[in-house]
Amino acid sequence: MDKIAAKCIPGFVCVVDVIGSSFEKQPIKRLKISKNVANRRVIWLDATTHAREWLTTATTFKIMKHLQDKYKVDSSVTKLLDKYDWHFIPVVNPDGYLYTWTASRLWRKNRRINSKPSCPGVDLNRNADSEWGSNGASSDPCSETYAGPSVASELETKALQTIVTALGSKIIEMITLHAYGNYWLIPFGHTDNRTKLCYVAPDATETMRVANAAANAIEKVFNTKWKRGTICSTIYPASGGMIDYAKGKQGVPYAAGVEVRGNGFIVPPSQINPSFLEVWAGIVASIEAIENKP
Ligand code: 0X9
Ligand code: ZN
Repeated sequence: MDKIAAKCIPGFVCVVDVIGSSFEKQPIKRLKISKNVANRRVIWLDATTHAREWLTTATTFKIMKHLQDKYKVDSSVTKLLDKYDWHFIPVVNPDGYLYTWTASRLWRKNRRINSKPSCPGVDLNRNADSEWGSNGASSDPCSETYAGPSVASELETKALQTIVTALGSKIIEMITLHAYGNYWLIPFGHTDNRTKLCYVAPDATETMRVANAAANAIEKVFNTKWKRGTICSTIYPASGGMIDYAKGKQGVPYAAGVEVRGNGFIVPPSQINPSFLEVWAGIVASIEAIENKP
């Protein structure tokens, strides 16, 4: 990130800032690529909320590099840089990520020490302020989907929520990468409080139209199948998710939780470039669909 910022695209401003620190006091870094022009909307891309989902980290780095290298070379890159600011957070969960390199490859949560010290970690995709602690999250610290001791208890959650709140609807689309399984998912993960059924947003038809555009474009890249739909109705109910917070609480109009290609967390490096090509196609198509609202 620092290298990319040091060699910013001519005419653009690249800044790496630290948006917060983790439980183990590691920096959570963001790369912003912007222009000194007022009121530009932001495309947000984050990854590695779940520590073991390494393909998301690498995919994000490829996308950052693609923007840096292909301005005035690739027409989509040129268009998307001329029109939008970009915010990248490649590693939302640095403690968990480090732990997957040093101790346990399949670790998912962060590394907070819990009330039950033998079971560390909070699931950062269950900790956000969006129907926190309800359907699809656990109150057991030993669970892989532990929601945490209280809403937004985690420093990592706070760091992200603070900037999502500050940017609000300036973010045109928030894309968060997870692994795995070929899914382009949209809010919401949570259920309706009253009916206990998957919550259906008032603009579900519009956000689904954009999800379909993204998933259809991705399918064309390698002739693969990509599922699409709300988190709750397509995979399972999940409360306290970060894209639910952005969409439901901060007015971010479009959000996607993308489960990158594959059928496992441990994939060979040869998967990085195909994953990049797919996610990039999805981003380009989704922004195009958003701009061409019928
Ligand atoms: O359980 C989750 O948090 C996500 N699945 S994962 O295997 N990556 O843990 C599903 C929730 C919504 N998905 C995304 N936001 N991508
Ligand atoms: Zn995940």
